[in-house]
Amino acid sequence: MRGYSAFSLLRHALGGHAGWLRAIPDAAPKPAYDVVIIGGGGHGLATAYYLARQAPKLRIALVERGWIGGGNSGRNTTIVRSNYLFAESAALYEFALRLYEGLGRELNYNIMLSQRGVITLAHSHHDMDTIARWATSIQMQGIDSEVLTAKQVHAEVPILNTAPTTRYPVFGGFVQRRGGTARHDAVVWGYARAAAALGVDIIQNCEVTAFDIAAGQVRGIETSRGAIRAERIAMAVAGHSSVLAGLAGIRMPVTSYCLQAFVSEPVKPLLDTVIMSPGTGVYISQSDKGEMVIGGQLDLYPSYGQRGSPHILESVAAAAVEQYPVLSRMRMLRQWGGIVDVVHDSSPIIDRTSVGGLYINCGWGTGGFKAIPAGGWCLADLVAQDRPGDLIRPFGFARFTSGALVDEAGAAGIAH
Ligand code: FAD
Ligand code: PYC
Repeated sequence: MRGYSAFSLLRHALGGHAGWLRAIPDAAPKPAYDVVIIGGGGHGLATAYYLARQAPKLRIALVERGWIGGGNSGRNTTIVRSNYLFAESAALYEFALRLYEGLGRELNYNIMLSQRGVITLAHSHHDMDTIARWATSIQMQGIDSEVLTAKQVHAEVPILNTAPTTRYPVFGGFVQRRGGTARHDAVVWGYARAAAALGVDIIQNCEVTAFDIAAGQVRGIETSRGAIRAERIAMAVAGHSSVLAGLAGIRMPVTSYCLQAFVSEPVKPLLDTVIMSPGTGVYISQSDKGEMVIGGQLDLYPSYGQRGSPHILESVAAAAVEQYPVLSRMRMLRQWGGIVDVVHDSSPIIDRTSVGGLYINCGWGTGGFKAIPAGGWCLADLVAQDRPGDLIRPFGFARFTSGALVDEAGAAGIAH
């Protein structure tokens, strides 16, 4: 509410809502910057903020082809957690969760972080064995994680069908109590406002159409609003990473798929945690508005269609109703999809590219919302130092030739 007194709030409200200050100034492109960031999702905006904070003298622009948050950052189901299997990932996602824990205060923006816990279900003895290994591994990284018996799961989630005769019996699970949800568009707007306040030009409706590359070094970009010169350019364009990198002649080890989700009509509070069921692919939480937020597995064919196909909706709805019979008479309000870029080890790529001065952050697949603060922080550091820091070294291109993959398929939440 910076810039408004109680009196001026009342005057604006009663005066036809004319003359409000823009929370985020709409900048026009200048001919040249020191750094251009492509992609106005959470990762791009967080990069802009942390870079401007770290190097205040740099002239920085962020270009977004549509509106900020119009990509996956505004389409996701807002789950945050750091319960990954391997030490490399646990360090990265835990860094993100810690930054989230202080983010509302840091940005002076309510990101509605709700650490209501994330429970992962086991539907067989085999799942229970996997979960025991997973939870122990997470504890060994110093991250909170508890194994739950079936009885404990039932006590925490009374609406879950835990009858032994059900199609998806519940053998137990594990919980990360510091996990939960955060408001996705508030994260986007909070970073955007803070970056703009540090002098970053945030340029919307500006699509990058080509790169200017000479002698293996990037010199600038062509956009739908003209050419912009810059010797350092960072890409954070999620589902379009291979398209954009392709414009620079780089072939990415990434496949793009649609991931769908849907929400119900709002109802009174009936679920106060987040539940994920890797076995059925269904996950569910209840938003602060009361809507049941439900998602499932990827549409398993490569696509750039942001709608998805009905067979996934049908199978997710069927499994959701089986697991939560209370949902069966509810009306669904909205369905949508987003394009996620998946790497075959289900881990991100944050690295320099083969073109000098060109950097990339991508490959978060179905799970990059929770990573936004870390992804932005690490990409900013990479651009500033022109070398990968310790946190992202395992997540570079070198792993595809060395074979040192970080295979997080099991912890990705959604099968891929
Ligand atoms: P985006 O937010 O997609 O931003 C990239 C931006 O780049 C877009 O705005 C796009 O318009 C822009 N762009 C593309 N091409 C160009 C161009 N040529 N020029 C200029 N701009 C361009 N993750 C979780 O951690 N938890 C979840 O619960 C979760 N649920 C999900 C549910 C769904 C249905 C989906 C689709 C994803 C989910 N994810 C989740 C994944 C998460 O949303 C993404 O990993 C994350 O938002 C990626 O952020 P980003 O900033 O990299 O990309
Ligand atoms: O990464 O936790 C996750 C997630 C849940 C649903 C989609 N992604």
